[in-house]
Amino acid sequence: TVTITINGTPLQVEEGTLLVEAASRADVEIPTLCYHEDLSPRGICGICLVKVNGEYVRSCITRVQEGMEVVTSDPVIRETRRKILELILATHPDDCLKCIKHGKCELQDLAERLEVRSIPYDKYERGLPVDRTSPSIVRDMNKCIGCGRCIEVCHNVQSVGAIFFHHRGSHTIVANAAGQTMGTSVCVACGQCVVYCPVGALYEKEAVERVWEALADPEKVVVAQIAPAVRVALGEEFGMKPGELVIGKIYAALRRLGVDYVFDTNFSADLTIMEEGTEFLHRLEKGERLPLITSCSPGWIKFAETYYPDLLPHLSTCKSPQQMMGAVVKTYFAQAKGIPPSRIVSLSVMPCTAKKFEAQREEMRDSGFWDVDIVLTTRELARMIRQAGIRFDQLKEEPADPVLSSYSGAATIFGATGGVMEAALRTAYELKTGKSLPRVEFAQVRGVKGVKEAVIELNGTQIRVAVAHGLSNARKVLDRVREAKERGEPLPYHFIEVMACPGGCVGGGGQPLPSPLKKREERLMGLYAEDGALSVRKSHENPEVRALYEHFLKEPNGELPHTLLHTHYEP
Ligand code: HC1
Repeated sequence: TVTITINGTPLQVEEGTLLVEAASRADVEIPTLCYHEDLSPRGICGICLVKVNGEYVRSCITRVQEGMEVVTSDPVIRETRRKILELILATHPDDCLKCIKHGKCELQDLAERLEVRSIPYDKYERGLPVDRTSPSIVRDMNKCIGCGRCIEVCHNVQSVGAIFFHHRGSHTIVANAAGQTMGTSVCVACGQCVVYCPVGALYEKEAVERVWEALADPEKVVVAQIAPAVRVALGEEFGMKPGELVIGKIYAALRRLGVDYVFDTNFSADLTIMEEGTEFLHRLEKGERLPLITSCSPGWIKFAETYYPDLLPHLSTCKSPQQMMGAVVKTYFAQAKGIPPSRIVSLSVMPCTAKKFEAQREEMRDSGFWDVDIVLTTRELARMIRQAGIRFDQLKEEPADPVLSSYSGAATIFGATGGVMEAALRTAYELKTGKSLPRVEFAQVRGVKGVKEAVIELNGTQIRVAVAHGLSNARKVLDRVREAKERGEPLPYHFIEVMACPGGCVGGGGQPLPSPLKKREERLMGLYAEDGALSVRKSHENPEVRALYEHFLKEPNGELPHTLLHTHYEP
């Protein structure tokens, strides 16, 4: 450790700590814009100016050294910060009242905090067209402040590389390469750029109005499903803690909004495990197309199609739980209720921006109807609840509707990195061995380490598994598989889980903001807590899933499941 003083108060911190972080440990909050605790610092904006031993430096790129005397506020610092902000605001629209980030905008907060009351420069309007070509993400460069956080997360955390700085000075914008757009580029729609954008320059493609229209249409029957990770995050939008389980309130809120049937994606997560667990055991028996790689994260699918087409045969052919639920709603449920599928609006509430992209992929309508018609993010559902004047935190919990909503603990942990793997192992183990698992938790695949590896014994066979979250971590695992294949070496794994977003779906691009890694961990703990508290913890013990096979699907991996619940990805 080294000893420094911050505004005269001595502080001991580890060597190498950034000044901005050291100050935070001393309860001094230095204003920042381009800096974010989860990302590598770039020192672009200069707002974090401080004085060290009499010299002015940027605290987000300066590391502590023994004996530093740090001053975080003086007349020069305050004036410089305000000037920087005034210059940014001179090229930023004043439409805060209409902006999607209103109330959650870091620039707006700073302007208030630094008391910017007027801008002594001519306003520069960029007049740039808004890029709405992606099914998931809107890019409005009129609002970009050039902080580079989106680029940092896209390149270094996700290793996608869809966006870059273009032009210079006040003309600087973030755009795709070579005249591409968000819709035509290699963007995987994960929405991490949206999560880290401090302003309203990047945001989810809105679907709220389409849902209001469907709810108002007497011809339509609106059937909703809610993803695992939404239940431990939506409460944040209403002042509740990250990780607090609010699923009963979500069911109640959806009914108050006018949704006709409320089901749960957790049900179809159990269904996915029946299909994927069976698929894994088949491939293992035949020694074919191993490792099996999970396929429920649509950002990951697009990433694989773009960067690892040679590994596509390894992907599970299972559709994601979102799509499986939609397919079952438009067939089994529609038939049981005598509702023509054309009247059903299949609505999903997802923590994920890429789910909007997934829902409109051509292969997602095997029943003759779109599996899922409208995808709302967690944030969008929160907006609808506020628009309807529902006091979410005060709502009494309600159950979901029967037939497609019961779920196991295995399903709920789908929303956490490692959860799909753990759920699959619980079921594959029992199906394969015919024995009851002595302990259902697989601690080796839990936690937030970027890549987790484990060896699990399955009836005498050593199963090597890997779990990766965040696409740069996925690359590490996939490169190992690719290299082993190219060299004709034994494959390093039998089964791999990949989730596009850091933390898994709890960190999806549609979750309540802010969504730093530490908050994602709290949500993750909320899911494990729910799993621990449920009486059914294995997918194959879900009673409604069993009934679905008995009355409709028959056998896992059978003919009807293959038609409705599986797909394939072409290299
Ligand atoms: Fe996910 Fe999934 S876990 S992909 O993260 O397999 O989005 O939550 O809904 O479909 O179940 C997301 C979450 C989600 C699917 C499930």
